Amino acid sequence: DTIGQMVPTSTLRARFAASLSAMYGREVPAYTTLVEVTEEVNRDVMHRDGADAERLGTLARVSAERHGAIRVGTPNEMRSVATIFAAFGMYPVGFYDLRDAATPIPVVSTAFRPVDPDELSRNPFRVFTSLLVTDDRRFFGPELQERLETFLDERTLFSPELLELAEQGDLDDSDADRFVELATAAFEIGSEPVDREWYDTLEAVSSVAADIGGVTTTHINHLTPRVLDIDELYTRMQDRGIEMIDRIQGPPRTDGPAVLLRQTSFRALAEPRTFRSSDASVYTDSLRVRFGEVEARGIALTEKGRTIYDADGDYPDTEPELAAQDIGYFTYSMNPDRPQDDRPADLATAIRGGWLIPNPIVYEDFLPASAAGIFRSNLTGDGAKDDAKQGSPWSVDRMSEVIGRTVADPHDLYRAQSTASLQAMLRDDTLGSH
Ligand code: OOG
Ligand code: NI
Repeated sequence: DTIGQMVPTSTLRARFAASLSAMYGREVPAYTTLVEVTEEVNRDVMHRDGADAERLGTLARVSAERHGAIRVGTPNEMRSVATIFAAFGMYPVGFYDLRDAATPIPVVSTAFRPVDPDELSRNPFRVFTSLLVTDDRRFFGPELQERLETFLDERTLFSPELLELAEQGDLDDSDADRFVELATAAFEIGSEPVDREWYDTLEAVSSVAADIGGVTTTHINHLTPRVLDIDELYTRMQDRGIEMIDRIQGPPRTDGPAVLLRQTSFRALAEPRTFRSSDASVYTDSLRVRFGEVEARGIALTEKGRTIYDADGDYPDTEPELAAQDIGYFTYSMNPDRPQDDRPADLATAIRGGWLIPNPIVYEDFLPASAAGIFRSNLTGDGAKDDAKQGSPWSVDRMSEVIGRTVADPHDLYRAQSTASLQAMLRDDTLGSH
């Protein structure tokens, strides 16, 4: 046996994202159109804005950048997902409870993504991952819960070989190929006949519950490219005859720096699926479970910035002001054109006076309101939630317990990156002055 070179995690992740993208393009042709239009817009924005276009990520990063979304049914499945994604260098960040959204969805979610800034710049692939809350009485009565959990416990989403490769780590080239192949296949749309009566039973409660617990497989339900001008993309997609949802979600466009995340989507076409009826006959019908989405990313906002955002407030319209007022997250460098000997110790003054140059940290996470909107866009009905009944308590800690790994707080990650850059800069400064 020759010991092959080990494939770096970031390479594995990039291959996984590319492989899912190829698969999704085969399965959902409108996605291919979306990627084409995204690439056109990104090229045009580079042409129009020059270096400014790359202020929030290089074109190489942005061109390969995708997020996907999956939904699973049990804590066990969630743990397996975490094992698989960890092998791609993707770890759980953020906690989203979508049960209390305007259109309630019986799931709690996190996003698996790289956390290290260098890893993010190599490939930022992230997957929004939702877990069905089967013990929430507002959605599921005791009998339905029991039947649902039995159904879910009997299925196997991820093969032992896939999980073994994920746990093994240090994959050589041929193991890496096999791992990416199996991981991709795990998220293809299934071909097993769908039990119509069971699917309909769950759909009466929530179409997301049916999508998760009504079938024996899971699937990626959208794969989202990143675009540099989402308003332009929206218009061009409409021009191509693809009907988008009526708006772009997230903060409105301004003349100032882009903040957080703006997203828009379209419903994919109904796709043919095989069903089994209660008399065991098999027939073809269709399901509409996948769709298209595109996003533009801006500067990550601090807690203070998020409070302003949630109150529909206005932001300052320059990066230095966002930094000086601690509204956005930034790393810092010294302005080479400005002598530093008289730099004030106060950060805000040093920024405003031009001694320090803030460099934006891009928002790598999701927005609960937009996420709920994305879920809503492929619901067939409002479902039935009974608020007189008991919910079940969920928190980021319970999610960490389920996953067996701490779910990171996005703010901790952004703050740490910002602080590390300030400390490194001050250290260099001290060395340089001796
Ligand atoms: C996930 C919805 C969340 C986003 O971009 O906010 C999401 C889902 O529909 O499963 O992907
Ligand atoms: Ni999405």
